[in-house]
Amino acid sequence: MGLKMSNVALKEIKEIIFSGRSIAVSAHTSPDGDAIGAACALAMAVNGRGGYAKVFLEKYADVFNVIPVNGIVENEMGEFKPEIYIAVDCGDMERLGGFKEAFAGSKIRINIDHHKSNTYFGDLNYVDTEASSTCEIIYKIVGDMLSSLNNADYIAGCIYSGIVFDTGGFRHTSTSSITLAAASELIKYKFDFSKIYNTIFNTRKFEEAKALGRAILNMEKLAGGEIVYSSMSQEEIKSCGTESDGLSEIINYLKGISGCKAAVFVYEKSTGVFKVSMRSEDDVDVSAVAQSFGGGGHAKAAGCTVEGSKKEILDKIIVEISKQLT
Ligand SMILES: [Mn+2]
Repeated sequence: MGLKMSNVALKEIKEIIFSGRSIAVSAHTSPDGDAIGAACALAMAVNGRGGYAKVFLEKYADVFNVIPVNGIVENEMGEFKPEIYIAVDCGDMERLGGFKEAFAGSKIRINIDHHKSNTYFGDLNYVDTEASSTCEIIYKIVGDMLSSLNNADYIAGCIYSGIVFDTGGFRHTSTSSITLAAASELIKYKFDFSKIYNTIFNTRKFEEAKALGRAILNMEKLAGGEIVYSSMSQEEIKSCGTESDGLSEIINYLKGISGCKAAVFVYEKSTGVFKVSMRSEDDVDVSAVAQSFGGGGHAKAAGCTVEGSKKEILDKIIVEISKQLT
């Protein structure tokens, strides 16, 4: 089946997901709150209705252990051969990382996502770029059946976690009345929404705080402060005692500098390989910048991985951003 840049009806996706076929659900590498919440909520809803679904994710950051996944997450597929493979919160097939081949080899491949850069890589696609989160789409699929499921508290907690994570706690402009209506229904179920919020947004490891401090020390500005950027080498990351998953907070901090219209954070993932994260305001579409370097994301939050020297990469990225600022 060739790539078709169009969605099937949600009803059709729903019929297939709840048709009794065995299902695997995976999300993108380095799973975040939305990826974890969406994958687990969907699989738990299938199981709650007497179906058979498993979730396969890469190991994820400790803060996300607050998401009530009820033990459903596995890291390896073993011999499991699902009839349906569902990718959630994944812009393209590559982002499935180690689960890509199993996905590609499945009979029915479903792609449910909200990334602007989505490549419609499934046999059945449902991509809603207006949705705040993939979890908001999952709510559209399972919301009306929640009250009849005996694992509804877990499902609601997972969906809520993903919405809260991707909206930055209902702060980002992706938050809509649909988002809040979903949250309003979800919060009727039993899960610790206060703990979820505080764990995801207000806690950090000692080593992560040190890395944030280092990144702030390395901060530079350009274009009268409209561009703020920073970088960290492998040695600097190691000297703080953390790894790449401890750096996720940094880019938002850079974006928070007053007057900043575009923030860039570059860190060395492995020798000569750099991960670039970008955040912006209306004037700058960083997903276009990321795409020109083989990455992707949203207009105001995007990233890419680039090989080369740090200085060279930063220069090229900043040139691209500057073009949009003039
Ligand atoms: Mn998402």
